[in-house]
Amino acid sequence: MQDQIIKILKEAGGYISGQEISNSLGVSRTAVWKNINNLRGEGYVVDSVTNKGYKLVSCPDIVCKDELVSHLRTNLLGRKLVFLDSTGSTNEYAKDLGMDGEPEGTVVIARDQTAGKGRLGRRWVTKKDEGVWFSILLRPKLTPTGISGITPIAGLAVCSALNRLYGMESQIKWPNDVISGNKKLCGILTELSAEMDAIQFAVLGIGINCDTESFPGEIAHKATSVYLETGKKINKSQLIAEILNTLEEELIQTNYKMTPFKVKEYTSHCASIGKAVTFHRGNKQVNGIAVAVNPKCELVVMLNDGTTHNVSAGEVSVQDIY
Ligand code: BT5
Repeated sequence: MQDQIIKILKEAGGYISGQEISNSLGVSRTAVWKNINNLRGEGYVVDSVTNKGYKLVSCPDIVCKDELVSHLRTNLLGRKLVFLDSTGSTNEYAKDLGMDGEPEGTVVIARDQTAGKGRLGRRWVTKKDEGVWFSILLRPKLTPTGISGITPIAGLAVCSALNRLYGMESQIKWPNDVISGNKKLCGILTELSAEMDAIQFAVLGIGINCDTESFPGEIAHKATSVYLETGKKINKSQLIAEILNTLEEELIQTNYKMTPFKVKEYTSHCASIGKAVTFHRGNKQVNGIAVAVNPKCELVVMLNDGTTHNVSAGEVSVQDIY
């Protein structure tokens, strides 16, 4: 009921009487009062004035369940939420749930990670409550190649949520970094438990730097946050909900298809295209210009000898982007 009360308070904008809230929810005024006190315990500031009622003054600045649910429009994603104060990695936690038969759509969210994971054994650095770190458990009825669009579609979902909510312009550095101002804002890690012809489950992990004002060591000059780019401290629960809403429409309802329209959208967001790039083929370093993204979401690179090469995995460094 708390998520419904949040919705009502937000829609009211100003004061709304306890009676009106109790009428619209069909519960007693005492129940409304109790739930509002619980919300205060979660960090909501709710003003109450005799004869005027309640007014929502501010929402908590940490990710919290009622706030997230109040923004959710999904049938599947996030219908079960696991909130953790701290964990090694939300991806690892979600993979354990996947092994235990947890239903599809469960989302694991942590305020902090002590061993956040990037690709290829790399680390993902987090600071408690300064970003959103979450993983979605999925059970696509497809082969591993059938979900090759999952990471690019997730990248686009992050870009569109940031644009819709904060008017922010962001791009994608192929294959999985969401960047802003040529710095890394978000990383995405997809992990699979699968056989050759069937997926048992997939875990889609997304990390977005939100409030961070400075980054340590190796990432000091390559990382950025929503705050550094926009000057805004954002509602993190709403951001997660908006990404889940978008993913349900653009990933689940389209059965993970990288449609020609999606390839076009990805291409227009891909900051690597048109730039000088470097990657490794075997032990050899190869240079060229990224010219396109193909329907398999591989990066098409025109090499210096005029031939083209499709890069399907691994690291591609891009000139002028960290
Ligand atoms: C990624 O790997 O970018 C995937 C990151 C996925 C993180 C999410 S958080 C929720 C879920 N649970 C997890 O344990 N992981 C997922 P990769 O492309 O390999 O990039 C890793 C590199 O990004 C590192 O080697 C650093 O250079 C840089 N990096 C690390 N932390 C960063 C941060 N907070 N912001 C920007 N760059 C960072």
